[in-house]
Amino acid sequence: LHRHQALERAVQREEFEVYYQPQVQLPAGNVVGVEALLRWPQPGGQVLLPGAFIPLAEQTRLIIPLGAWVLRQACLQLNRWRDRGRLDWTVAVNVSAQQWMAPGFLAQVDEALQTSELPPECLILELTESHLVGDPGTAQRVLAALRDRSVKVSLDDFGMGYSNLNQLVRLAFGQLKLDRSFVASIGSDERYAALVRHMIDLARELGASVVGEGVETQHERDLLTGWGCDFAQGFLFGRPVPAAQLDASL
Ligand code: G
Ligand code: G
Ligand code: MN
Ligand code: NA
Repeated sequence: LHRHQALERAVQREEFEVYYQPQVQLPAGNVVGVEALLRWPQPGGQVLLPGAFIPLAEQTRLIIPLGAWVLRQACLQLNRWRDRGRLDWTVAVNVSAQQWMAPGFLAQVDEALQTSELPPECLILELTESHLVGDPGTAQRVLAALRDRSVKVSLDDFGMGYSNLNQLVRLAFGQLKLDRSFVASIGSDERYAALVRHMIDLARELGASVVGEGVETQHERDLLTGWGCDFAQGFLFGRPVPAAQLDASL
């Protein structure tokens, strides 16, 4: 209960920060967007990662106002970057199942786009595979509504957990993100190399672009490039940092 109250107060006071990690296009390596990643700074200077508070936010449904806040902040920030010439950038925002399955979700998206005046094509929402299993009907309806708005949808952590290839084919995602646990093994394990190579082929045949996550080495980058992976994200290109720090590093 104590942690719940602390989280609730932090949501009310907007005591969070959004970090941004660059996403680059392959093979060139030019930045084409960012992923927004939530952080909770603590009074002592420590910064909590999502794993430490998102599960509680989901259980308590505080993820709904918190998620709305992240969405709005990310759209506003991308528009600041657009004002400074980054017209080709996109922003990817993680969305919990509890958030997009709630009745007000599409209104949250519309509100964030209207407040920020961001073109909807610049917004990517990241859902995870496990989200699709519970309520495929709602998933299909929400995805169709996002498509009507020209908002892109990306399937995060692709290949992990509750794979449902039928859902994957039926729901027509615009983008797949290869989970970083796979990318971590492609340089040293032929079997993972084969898996990732074929996941990229599958995505492309389904008309989806592919993002390789957790790219840490030049070797991993070269392999993904050779296999036709469209985009990459990882420590090789940049860590998640506050917006001002990303500006300073580019
Ligand atoms: O930044 P880090 O690698 O610790 O993030 C871990 C995970 O936390 C991400 O992969 C993502 O699934 C989740 N996450 C990060 N930011 C958000 C957010 O704003 N909303 C939700 N629902 N999940 C997030
Ligand atoms: O949404 P998702 O859970 O995939 O968020 C990506 C997470 O992966 C973030 O928490 C981010 O901090 C982390 N991350 C990003 N790039 C790298 C990387 O190159 N290596 C590792 N180990 N983690 C990364
Ligand atoms: Mn993500
Ligand atoms: Na991921």
